[in-house]
Amino acid sequence: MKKEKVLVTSALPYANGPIHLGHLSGAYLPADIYVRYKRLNGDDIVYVCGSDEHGVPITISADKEGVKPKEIIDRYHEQNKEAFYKFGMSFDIYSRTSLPIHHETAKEFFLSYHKQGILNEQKSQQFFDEKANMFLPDRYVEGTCPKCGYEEARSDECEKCGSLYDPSELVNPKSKISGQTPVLKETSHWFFPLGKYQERLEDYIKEMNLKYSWKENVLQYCKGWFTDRLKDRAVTRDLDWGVKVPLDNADGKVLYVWFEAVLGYISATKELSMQQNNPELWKKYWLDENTKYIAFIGKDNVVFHTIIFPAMLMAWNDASNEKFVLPQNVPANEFLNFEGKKFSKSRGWGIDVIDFISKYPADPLRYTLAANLPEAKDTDFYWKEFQARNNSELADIFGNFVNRTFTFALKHFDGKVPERKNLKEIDNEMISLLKTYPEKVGNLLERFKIKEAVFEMMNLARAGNKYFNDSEPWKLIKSDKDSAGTAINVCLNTIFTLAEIFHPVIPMSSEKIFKMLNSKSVDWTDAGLENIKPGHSLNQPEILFTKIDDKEIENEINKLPAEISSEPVDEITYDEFKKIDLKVAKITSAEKVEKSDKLLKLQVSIGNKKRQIVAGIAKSYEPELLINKKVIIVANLKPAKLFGIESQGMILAVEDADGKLNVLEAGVKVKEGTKVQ
Ligand code: B3M
Ligand code: ZN
Repeated sequence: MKKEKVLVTSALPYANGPIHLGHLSGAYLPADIYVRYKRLNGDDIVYVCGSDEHGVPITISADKEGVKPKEIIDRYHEQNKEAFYKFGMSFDIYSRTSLPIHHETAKEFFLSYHKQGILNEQKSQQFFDEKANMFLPDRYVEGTCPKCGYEEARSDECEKCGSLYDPSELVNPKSKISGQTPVLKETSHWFFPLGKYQERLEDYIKEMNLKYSWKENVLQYCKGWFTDRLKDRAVTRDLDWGVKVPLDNADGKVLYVWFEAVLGYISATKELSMQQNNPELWKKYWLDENTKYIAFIGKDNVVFHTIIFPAMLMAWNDASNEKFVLPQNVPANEFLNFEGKKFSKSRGWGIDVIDFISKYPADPLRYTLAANLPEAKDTDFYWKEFQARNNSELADIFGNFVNRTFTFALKHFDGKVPERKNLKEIDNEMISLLKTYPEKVGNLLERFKIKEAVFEMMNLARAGNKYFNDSEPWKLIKSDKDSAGTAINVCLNTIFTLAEIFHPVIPMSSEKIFKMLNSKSVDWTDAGLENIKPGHSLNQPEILFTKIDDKEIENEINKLPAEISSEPVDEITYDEFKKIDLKVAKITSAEKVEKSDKLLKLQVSIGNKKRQIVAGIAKSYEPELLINKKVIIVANLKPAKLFGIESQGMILAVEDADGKLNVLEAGVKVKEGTKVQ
């Protein structure tokens, strides 16, 4: 196969907290598996990552602890880097966005846009804390949701009911810094005209998808953004932590963290070039249209990598001779949950990588996560599954096959690879089967079907074990030593192939096996052949996988908090409940709310009364599909304005595993206006 030049990036995690298993499954393990495979395949590959060290997430963590942001990023950068390496991540560099090289790169991009005149400066009203003397980022303001009355709503968005509103509508706003009521004050920011790039972006994604078939989930997210039309985005913030806006009239302003973080991939590659004393190295990857650039991320980062970053690169490329390559594919994953619930640091739900790795080796964790990646939908990590994958698959199938083969070879063939003689059908079949694996697994990995690839890897171990059983070398050794030798030769070559194709997933164990085989990995496409020849001496076998007993797993499960619900709720009395007027309403019309990607404007009828309701379900329903549905509404909710539109009630809905909202419906026979009891 033609060798490729490949640039791989994984999302830069915020350096404000530890990496947990969910992160690994989203953007890191799949990338590492892909990268390790490409390296064995002989492709020219560079893999970069690093800490995202700016933005509100960092300042919030620092404020919480009462320390400077620098202390937070230094701590977590080191800790996460260590956790990643112990987990076996093989980045070529794990950089950080606080480095001068990154600040310079980010400023250079901003200035290019500024010079081209494509940024526009706009004034807007934003909350200002007079006591702290600073503008408050959205997440620093809390107040009562104008719609549902939730008291910890954000300045322009309510987490509880999902509604979006203008900050001026937030009831009783409070600054999270001083606790005081902030005032609305005018500020100005630079906006990137994303809307102007919509057609080009649509063409780009269409082309990439045609050539390289993008994942369905990723295309769906993009489609949603395009349908709503792209809006201009502020690329600056009033904050004192971050990359300073490189203009004279911009005191107290920094580049918006997302705007500069994506450029961190470029600066990380530049830093790698410097480390290697080859300052131009980064250009070889970034500035060549033949580079295959793959950006690994989790689903919440899709828009930044398929729309914003490509638009930024287009804008740069328009004005420069240095033409950056755009992502060829963005194989974003969904989320991994933990024992049926979302990871939650504050509720102690989940486990950090650094803790996990201090108790168990990395490979069984890598294997378990890889076998269950959230490629198409959210999946879960269960301790019991971890135990089963380790004990019944890695140890009982793979480890056992390796162990019995080595033991046999040492005992009966003096630790040397025997010859292939008197090949029978069963041997020829195994030899041909073996040859198919590198290509089969490679093809799946090329298409980011990692879960399936892992399944195939274990299938080869299963086939090896079965071949050992069926060819019965322990019987043959007494009557036909040559045929027993053939079987052991084929088994040893199967083990070699397993070490090669399993390497991307369980690199440490794969290395151990190569050591036992007294051999080294070969070019991927050569695995599956007769890689170790008769007469070659083997080393002593080592234990590959240690079983984990039930007690240990129970212990881990017992350490989890006994009960957590996804949202802490207060108890209410029946009388309080009775105050809520729930009614069946029929939807008579539905339309999108302009400038909002979440809201639909609905007209409903409750018997002979009509109501208008603005509901945050636009991402889950095409308006037409709602017509005539009989839904449940809160009929006595105080009217509120959303995006300037009056809403007189609320529709009940539940979120499903895919994050889609489903409105609760009454049966067809139920009349509209009926009270829910
Ligand atoms: N730090 C968000 C996250 O950790 C963000 C990714 C940046 S990628 C350039 O999910
Ligand atoms: Zn609300």
